[in-house]
Amino acid sequence: MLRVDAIRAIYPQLEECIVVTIMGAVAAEVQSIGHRPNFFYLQHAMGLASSMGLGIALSRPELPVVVLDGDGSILMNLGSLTTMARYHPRNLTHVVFDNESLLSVGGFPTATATGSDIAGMAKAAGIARTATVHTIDEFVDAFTAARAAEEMATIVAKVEAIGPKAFVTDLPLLENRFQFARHLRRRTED
Ligand SMILES: Cc1ncc(C[n+]2csc(CCOP(=O)(O)OP(=O)(O)O)c2C)c(N)n1
Ligand SMILES: [Mg+2]
Repeated sequence: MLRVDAIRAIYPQLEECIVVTIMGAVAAEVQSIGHRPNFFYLQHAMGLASSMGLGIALSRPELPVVVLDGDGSILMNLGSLTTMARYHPRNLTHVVFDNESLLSVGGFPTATATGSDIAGMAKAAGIARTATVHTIDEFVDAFTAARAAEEMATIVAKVEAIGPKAFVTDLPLLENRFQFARHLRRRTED
């Protein structure tokens, strides 16, 4: 499965969620499908998208929060799995696109290329709802079911190590930062 197709398949659901993505290829692919003010791309701070998503989910329990993570990123911050398990906010869906690669910086293999199992680690950390999926249909089903169940989930989508041709964006970091914060504040006032 191509990650961009997987993102496109859940995009209608993302439109109504607070979305935090990792940097690089994932951010570029989401933006190629369509940026929205409720989407934040955590550039540079590799590994911390799940931590940021957890914080938002805990402080805004009325909002559905989706984290779009990567294998290399979550492998840099495995403690985040234990913290998510401890607090398990019902409104948090953690998606890990596992391409077994640090694709955005040239495609070096990560530990999942040599057998490490992120869903297994999430389960062992104490996250009750975990899945590893290999097709778009499985991914959409697992994602939709996790949101409907209102149970924190880590869904690992095994995807090909193929990214966008270019990472060009016309959305500067600061504009994204202010727009996203404004969106969250506006949702408080609703
Ligand atoms: C602390 C830190 N180390 C390294 C980088 C450089 N870097 C940016 S993206 C990336 C790879 C991310 O890998 P993954 O999460 O698997 O996403 P993919 O690129 O495969 O989509 C790396 C190493 C960084 N931004 N910050
Ligand atoms: Mg990767």
